[in-house]
Amino acid sequence: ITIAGFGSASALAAKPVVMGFSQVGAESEWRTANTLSIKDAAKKDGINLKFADAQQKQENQVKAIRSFIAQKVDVIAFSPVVETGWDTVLREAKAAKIPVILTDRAVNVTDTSLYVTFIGSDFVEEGRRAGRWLLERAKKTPDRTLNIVELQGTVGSAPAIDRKNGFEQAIAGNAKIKIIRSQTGDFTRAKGKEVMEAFLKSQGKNINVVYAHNDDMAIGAIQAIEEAGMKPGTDIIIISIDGVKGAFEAMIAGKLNVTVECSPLLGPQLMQVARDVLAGKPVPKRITTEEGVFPAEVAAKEFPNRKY
Ligand code: GYE
Repeated sequence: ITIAGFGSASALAAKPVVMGFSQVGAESEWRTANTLSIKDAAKKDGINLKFADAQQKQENQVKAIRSFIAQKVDVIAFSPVVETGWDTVLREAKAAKIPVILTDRAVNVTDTSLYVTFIGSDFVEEGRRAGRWLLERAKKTPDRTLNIVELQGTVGSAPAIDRKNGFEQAIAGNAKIKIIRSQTGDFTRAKGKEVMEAFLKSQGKNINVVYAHNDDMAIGAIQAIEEAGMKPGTDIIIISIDGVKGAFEAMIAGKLNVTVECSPLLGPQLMQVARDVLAGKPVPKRITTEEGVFPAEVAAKEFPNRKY
């Protein structure tokens, strides 16, 4: 789609592009890498970045976006903490003729003209990859029941909703593989640990698998399992998503079985797309990040190549 009326090329050449970016927070290793990537890319690209951290609260993001509108930035980009509740503020941006680019997480709005494009991962596919890895692993012990406890991401966020769905799709139809408990750990280590402690208290040795929607919660769960006197990675299979360095270290230590990659390095692509949009070039409505799956067996070999 082409966006008309967002400034001419000559005007752009005259002064640096101003981008307002509303970040989710600093809840995980993934997020830290994402923030760095965005700040670095803006600097390298000569884009004047106004960065706001929402501390995982939607109301803070709405405030930040309103302030970007008031400051008449050239372009607004944001990673929405949850999917719903964006219509009003995005209509305000549209009325002010400021293009909006979504990065990392999607929104659920009826009028998709409220944003130009969404750059990020396919979270449903990540969930499926996690589920398919477990199915493969389960083939080694076909008669064994696998009781899974799930640590969900932030309630109402695109990655929590999609990673849950994708995983459930992948394991569906297997009577012996089932989710026995599922609760949010809000994508943080501290909450991941806390929820896992509660799971262990109520379910104990019944738990065979942890499926965590991100590496940080898995690392928190690993601590809880160790403190309960069990061996994570052996007594309990641990599956997570992101592929941050901490996950590779846990795999090398034999405590995490697999991580499904989700790249936070979206900065360079975001700056390029922002420039294209402001230059009136057509951009795709959806830009998907390419990613892989890393089981513990390849962790030591892959570790030196990891960039986040
Ligand atoms: O997986 C998690 C972070 O939105 C993809 O947010 C992102 C998720 C990521 O806190 O670690």
